[in-house]
Amino acid sequence: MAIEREDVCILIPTLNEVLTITPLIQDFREMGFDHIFVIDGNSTDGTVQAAEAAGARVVRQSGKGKGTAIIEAFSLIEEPYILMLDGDGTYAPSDADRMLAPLDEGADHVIGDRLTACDEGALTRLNHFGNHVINVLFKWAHGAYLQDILSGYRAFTQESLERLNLKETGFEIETEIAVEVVRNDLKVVVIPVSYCERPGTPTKLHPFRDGYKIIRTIYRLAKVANPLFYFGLIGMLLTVAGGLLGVYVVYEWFQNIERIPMTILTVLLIMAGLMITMFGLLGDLFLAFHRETTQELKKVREELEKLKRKME
Ligand SMILES: Nc1nc2c(ncn2[C@@H]2O[C@H](COP(=O)(O)OP(=O)(O)OP(=O)(O)O)[C@@H](O)[C@H]2O)c(=O)[nH]1
Ligand SMILES: [Mg+2]
Repeated sequence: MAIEREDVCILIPTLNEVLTITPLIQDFREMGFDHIFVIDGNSTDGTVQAAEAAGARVVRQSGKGKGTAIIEAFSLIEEPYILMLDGDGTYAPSDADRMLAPLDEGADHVIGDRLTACDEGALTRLNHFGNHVINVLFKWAHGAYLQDILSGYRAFTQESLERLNLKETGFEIETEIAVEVVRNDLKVVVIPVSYCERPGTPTKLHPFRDGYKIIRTIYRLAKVANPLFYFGLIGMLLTVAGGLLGVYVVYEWFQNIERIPMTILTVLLIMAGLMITMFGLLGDLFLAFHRETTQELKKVREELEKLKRKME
C-alpha cells in the first residue's frame, strides 16, 4: 500500500526564494500533493505572497535561522509523513515518490543523497570536499556513515520526530537531526537524488563559517552520543603534547641540561591527558548501561502497547 498524498506534508523553509518557490509548489501540486507548508524567515522579496498565491500554507517564523524555522514548523504539522526540501530549486520534486517509498516499508527517516549522482557544477569543489570531510568526521564521532548528512532533502514520519531532541538554530540543524537519528537508533535509508545548481540566486550559506560551525556541532554533540570520542580526543592531544615535550626534556637531560619547570609541565600534561581519557571511558560505560535500560524500557513499552490493543 503506497503512502496517500494527503497524508504527506511538503515542508519548505524559505528565505528570499521568490524566483524558485512558485514553480516548486506548482510541481508538487501537479503531482497531487495539496498539503504544502512554507516556513518563511521573513523574506523581503515577496516569497510569502508568491507561495500563498501558488496554494501553500505559509507561516512566518519567529526568531532567526533555518534551524529555528524547521523546529517551529515541526510543532505545527499534523500529517503523519513529512517531506522536507529547500526552496531554492536545487532538489527535484520528481524524486518525491522515491524519497517517500522507504517510509511505507518501515523506515523512520530518509536522507536524499546529493553527493553520489549530482550535476557537474551543482556543488562547488569546495562544497563537495567539505561535505565529504564532514561525513567522515560524523562517522568517526557518531559511528554511522550516512553519505550526505547535510542534505536538505528528507522524508520522515511524524512519529519519529517525537524522539528527536532538536535545539540548533542555524545550518547546524541537519547535523543535529542526523545525530539524533543515530542516537535514537531510528531506521535510516539513504536514497541518491538529483541536485541542480542554484539558479543564480544568492546562497545564505558561508562555506567556511558554516562549515566550522557544523564541525563544532558534530564534536559538541559527541559529548552525549560518544563520550569516549569527545574526551578521548582532548585526552589524546594533551598526552601527545606531554609525550613530545618529554622527549625534548630527556634529550636535553642527556646533554647535561636539566629543565625542571618543563619536566613538571610534561608530567602535568600526561596526567591530565590520561585523566580526561578516563572520563571518556567512564562516560562510555555509563552510556552502555543507559542504552541497556532504554532497550528494556522500549520492550516494556511495546508489551504494554500490545496489551492495550488486546484489551480494546
Ligand atoms: N525559514 C528560513 N529559511 C531559511 C533560512 N536560511 C535559509 N533558509 C532556507 O533554507 C534553504 C537552504 O538554504 P540555502 O541557502 O539554500 O543553503 P544550502 O542549501 O545549504 O546552500 P546552497 O548549496 O547554496 O544551496 C533555502 O530554501 C533557504 O531559503 C532562515 O533563516 N529561515
Ligand atoms: Mg540550497
